[in-house]
Amino acid sequence: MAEVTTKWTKHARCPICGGSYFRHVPLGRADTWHQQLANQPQWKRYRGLPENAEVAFNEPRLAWDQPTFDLAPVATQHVRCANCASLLPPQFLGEAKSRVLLITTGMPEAGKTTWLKCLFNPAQKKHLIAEPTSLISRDPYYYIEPYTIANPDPRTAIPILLHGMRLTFQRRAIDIAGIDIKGEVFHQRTTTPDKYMRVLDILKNLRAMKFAELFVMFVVPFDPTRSRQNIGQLTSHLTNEPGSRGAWQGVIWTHLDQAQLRSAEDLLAFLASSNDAAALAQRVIEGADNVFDSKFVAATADLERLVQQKQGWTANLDLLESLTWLLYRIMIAYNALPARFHHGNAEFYYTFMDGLGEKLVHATMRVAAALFAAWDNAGRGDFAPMIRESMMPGTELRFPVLPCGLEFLQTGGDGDDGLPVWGDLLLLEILRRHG
Ligand SMILES: Nc1nc2c(ncn2[C@@H]2O[C@H](COP(=O)(O)OP(=O)(O)OP(=O)(O)O)[C@@H](O)[C@H]2O)c(=O)[nH]1
Ligand SMILES: [Mg+2]
Ligand SMILES: [Zn+2]
Repeated sequence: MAEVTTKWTKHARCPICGGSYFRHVPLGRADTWHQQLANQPQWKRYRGLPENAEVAFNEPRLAWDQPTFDLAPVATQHVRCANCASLLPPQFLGEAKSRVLLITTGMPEAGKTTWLKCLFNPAQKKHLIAEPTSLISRDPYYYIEPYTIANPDPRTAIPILLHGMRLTFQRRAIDIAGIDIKGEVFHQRTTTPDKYMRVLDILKNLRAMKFAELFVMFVVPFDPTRSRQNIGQLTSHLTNEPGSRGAWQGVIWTHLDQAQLRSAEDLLAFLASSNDAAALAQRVIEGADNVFDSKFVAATADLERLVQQKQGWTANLDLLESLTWLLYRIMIAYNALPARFHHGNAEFYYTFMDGLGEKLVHATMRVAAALFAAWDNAGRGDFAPMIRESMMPGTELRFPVLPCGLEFLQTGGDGDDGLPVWGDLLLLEILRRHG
């Protein structure tokens, strides 16, 4: 097989240390990587890890390949920074104008890594809005240090992971460079100051890099039981730079599959003042096939308004959860639509009946934004004023809340059998903004 080789431009910078010298490395077994790491203390240092830090390997055999630290005699696909020894996905090194930077940030266990992995490598997943069919194809960089993208365990001691994917849409190709920051860095920033400071340095390096588009995604889990600490103020350093308002920011709302229907009766009573909204909820509760009808957009507009008008959500969390359940059921129902009309997901979204999919999706996302804000108002969030401001009633939605969740297969038992239901909406948005 002909080896793909990676080139870097004159202006390429290492996101981890800011370095500008690179070298090609060959593939070797992952345990080779593991042994060689002992001679590369800078690799850990630049991640804020102590020299004796264990790099977690739960998989005992390490049978897969991993780019080593050796200097390759010929050009390869795999590139390391000559200064900090970090493996850099090719997507970090190419032309700035065809390159998009995607940062996920949020508290521990929010679902950041799961979401990115499902987005970049959806091979066996279902519930995707835009499948990599005829229109969109994606080609992930397979290696994430110290894991490959296919490693079943996404958890790692490494505070920063770099992902990469090439997205091709019609004749356009876009490189997506993804940065996954471990939530621990924000959560325990006083107990892990080294990691926190390293992340700030890395963000400084990133600001100096040129990108066509910057997407900062706040990953927030749906969590009705606890009031989890969230990311709001903690990430102001990501957002308050002059000029960074041009960057695109959004919320990825995960774990929506956990929302339950607390009371059908209360849900219907809350929506009773709108025939359309009540009928929509009724259909979903009954498990009807025709969740979407000609009144759908009117129904969701009423729903959104009712949610925004209601005061005192703190005392009505069960109702709020039932509404969130309704949202997730609508998302699942949408997912079955394109096939019913014998269309691919992207075609259904963009072109079928003047973009029927897009209209339904945007109506649903308005509901998601209203519900997300209601949870926040009920004291179940802690979000930066900037996010709140962008979700105020009346603001044109700039894709602020991207609802997604994993629907775990009933029979599958443990493991990541599920997938982010609407994660691909972000791909569509990236493509649109880039087009
Ligand atoms: N039910 C459900 N589980 C999810 C969802 N997203 C992620 N998970 C699970 O939540 C756990 C944490 O997910 P991760 O992706 O590792 O979370 P993270 O934000 O990367 O966490 P840190 O790297 O520690 O900051 C894993 O067990 C995932 O399988 C979701 O939408 N629904
Ligand atoms: Mg993670
Ligand atoms: Zn470097």
